[in-house]
Amino acid sequence: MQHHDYTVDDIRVMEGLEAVRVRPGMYIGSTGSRGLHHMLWEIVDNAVDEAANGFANEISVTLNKDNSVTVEDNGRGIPVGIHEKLHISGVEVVYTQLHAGGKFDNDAYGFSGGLHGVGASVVNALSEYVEVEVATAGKLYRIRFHSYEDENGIMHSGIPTAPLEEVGRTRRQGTRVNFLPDKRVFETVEMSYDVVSKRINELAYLNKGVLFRLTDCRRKDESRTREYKYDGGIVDFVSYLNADKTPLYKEPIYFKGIRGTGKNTIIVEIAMQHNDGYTESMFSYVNNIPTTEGGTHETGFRSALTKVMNDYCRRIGLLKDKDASLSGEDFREGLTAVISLKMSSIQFEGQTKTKLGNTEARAAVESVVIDELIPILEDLKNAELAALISDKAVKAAKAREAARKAKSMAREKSKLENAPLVGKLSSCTGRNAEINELFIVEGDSAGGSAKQGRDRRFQAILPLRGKPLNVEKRRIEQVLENDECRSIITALGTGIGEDFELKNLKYNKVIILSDADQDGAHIRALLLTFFYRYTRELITSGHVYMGMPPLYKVQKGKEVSYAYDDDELARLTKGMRGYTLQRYKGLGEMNPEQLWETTLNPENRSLVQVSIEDAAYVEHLVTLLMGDKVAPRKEYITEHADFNKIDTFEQRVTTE
Ligand code: 1YM
Repeated sequence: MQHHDYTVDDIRVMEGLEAVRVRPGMYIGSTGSRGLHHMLWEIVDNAVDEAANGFANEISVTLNKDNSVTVEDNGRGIPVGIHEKLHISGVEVVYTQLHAGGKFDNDAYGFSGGLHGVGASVVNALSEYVEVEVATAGKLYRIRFHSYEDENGIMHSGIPTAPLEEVGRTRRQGTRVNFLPDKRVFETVEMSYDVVSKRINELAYLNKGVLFRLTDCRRKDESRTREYKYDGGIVDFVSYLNADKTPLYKEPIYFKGIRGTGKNTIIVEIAMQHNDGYTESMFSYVNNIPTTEGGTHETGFRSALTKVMNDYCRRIGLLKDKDASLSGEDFREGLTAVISLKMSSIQFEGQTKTKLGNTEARAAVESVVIDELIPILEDLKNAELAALISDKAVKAAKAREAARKAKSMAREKSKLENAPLVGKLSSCTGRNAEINELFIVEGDSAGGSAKQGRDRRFQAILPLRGKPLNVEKRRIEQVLENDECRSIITALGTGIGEDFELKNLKYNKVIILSDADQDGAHIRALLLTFFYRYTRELITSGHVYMGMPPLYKVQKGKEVSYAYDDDELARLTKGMRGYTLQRYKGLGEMNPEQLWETTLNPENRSLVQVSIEDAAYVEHLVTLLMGDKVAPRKEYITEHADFNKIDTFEQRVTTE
């Protein structure tokens, strides 16, 4: 192995990258699946930046058989010239210097993504190898980095095997990076096709006209390639989100504006369209990073929309001088909106650091909405659209007033009827919300077994009689009138919607237990929709789980074991003879002991934690499953009827 001889630089380099190895979490968040995918996004970000600056329009990602990943773009190529001070090529600087290069100080380089901006050197530090090829001006250059343990057991990370080398001529242009995440760092080095394809799809929406290509070579049968390209950008994104709903007007509204200059430039892009439903779906991004917790840009959008629309309603006489203004919620009923900002020096706040904190973003968005949306509404071509939005808001205001009354009534009522509601719930004896668990169980017979089988000190059981209400097509007052929903709300203790208070939650885990069949899947989806719409924080803070009852019981003599899917059954019974096999058709078939053994006992059970990694996808699926378009729903349910494949929500299996 040839080592080049810039020893001083080398030492500096090694110190820097080794620091990443010592504390990988500080640089990529975790060494689990999330951190692994973060590695890919670091490299993809560089390619996306090149496209955003107008130098590239194709980006390919390939998941290779050996779990290495290749990312390629057709941009200018990372600079190959020798760095004045460091005396190494630009490529080597980018891949070995933490926060090095023009790109990483925010002002020199427009908009590289704050939180994700830790860069290529981190990927190098945490990879077994990285190979970078740059094609520029007819020439092809290559450099390889690797990480290894020396004879004294000392780790060396991201060391170039040789300086950047010219290896031939080419007609191509751009950068290609192939890297293998280090097994010594990551719990798993196998990337998830679903995670990667969802994010690439999202990036394709956010980067109008850029062709993204994803190839998965790990499948034995055929390698599959998918292309993602949206010439309409976030307008196509909004159309997609509304695809299974009924839009109020044909084309989404779109506008864009730029505020500030130089380092302070903020680019604001908004697409929005109302549908005939009642829920608001807003997806916001800053520098392509999802801001799931919202922040100043969303606040700016909401306040400006309310102002612009109220002014409009007064101008056309829908609101008279004496009338009170409509509330913001009214204008956002059934609104699907995507907000995308590009700016430098972003500040993230919030529990999961996905909330934009920059105050200047609020002013920029407000100003853009006011300047761009007013002329759109005033345009005679759009008179119908403007009237539809205004009428819907007036109706919403009336419904809101009715809902307010119903809600206070329901509050009174639930105070009165607390006893019968709690009667249905078999609460636990312990009062410690930190360890208590609530099982929401499908069906009375399973509920009965669960009540007998549980550990009553910390496990509460709430059996569901019928199907819970499909809340997607209901306003809040109807939700509050529904028995199943009310017993869940009472049991949780948190309240719902705007009244939701996480601190009042009476259980640390809320576990949905339903059968492994279509009906069970439907009930699960209905419950998740309810949580998603009315107690979203319950999901985002990781309190919602799905129980996984086994599908099979295998018995040989006195030995009993359980299998949770067909693969496990095959593994379990391999070479086994003279055993009896029972296939459970439902939870109701299990006796209390079996239910405890397999599904309730924290020692043995496996739970799937429901989390919202990708709100856009959840939103789409919730709509797909719960909306009023029947055809796509049928298709989805038949395709995904397998209990072990419910991917309605991003999931993580946790075996406790
Ligand atoms: C597959 C990954 O890294 N593409 C890429 C990276 C860079 C450039 C072009 C680039 C940037 C600039 C000038 C500039 C980077 N350059 C740097 C640095 N694809 C991928 N394509 N010329 C080329 O930002 O001014 C860092 S990344 F710092 F060297 F400029």
